[in-house]
Amino acid sequence: MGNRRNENENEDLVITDSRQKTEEPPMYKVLLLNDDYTTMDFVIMILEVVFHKDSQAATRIMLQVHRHGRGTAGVFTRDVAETKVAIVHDLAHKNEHPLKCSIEEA
Ligand code: TYC
Repeated sequence: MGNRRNENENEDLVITDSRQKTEEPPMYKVLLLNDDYTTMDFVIMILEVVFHKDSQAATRIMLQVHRHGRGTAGVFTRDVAETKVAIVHDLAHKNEHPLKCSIEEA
């Protein structure tokens, strides 16, 4: 760990930073989008079941989407965000709601 002194071919001194770097992965917001047909109760259920929000937080996010067109359901790594989108679309389709969501880099 720490700085390591290396000699290169031309005898110049090269300092290499050999400390471990833990790179943070890029994070993605899952956005819920408003529509005129999906029921408020269904959106609240999605926020509780898929995004693990309590009923107060779920209601607040649902109303944000209803009033302003979109809102953040959660922030995840890309794989997790894409899986959540697929689960939401599957549940919405099975329950005949047009609810859509998307991902956006956080
Ligand atoms: N606008 C819908 C209604 O009035 C409710 C709704 C909220 C729909 C959030 C989608 O992501 C959504 N029934």
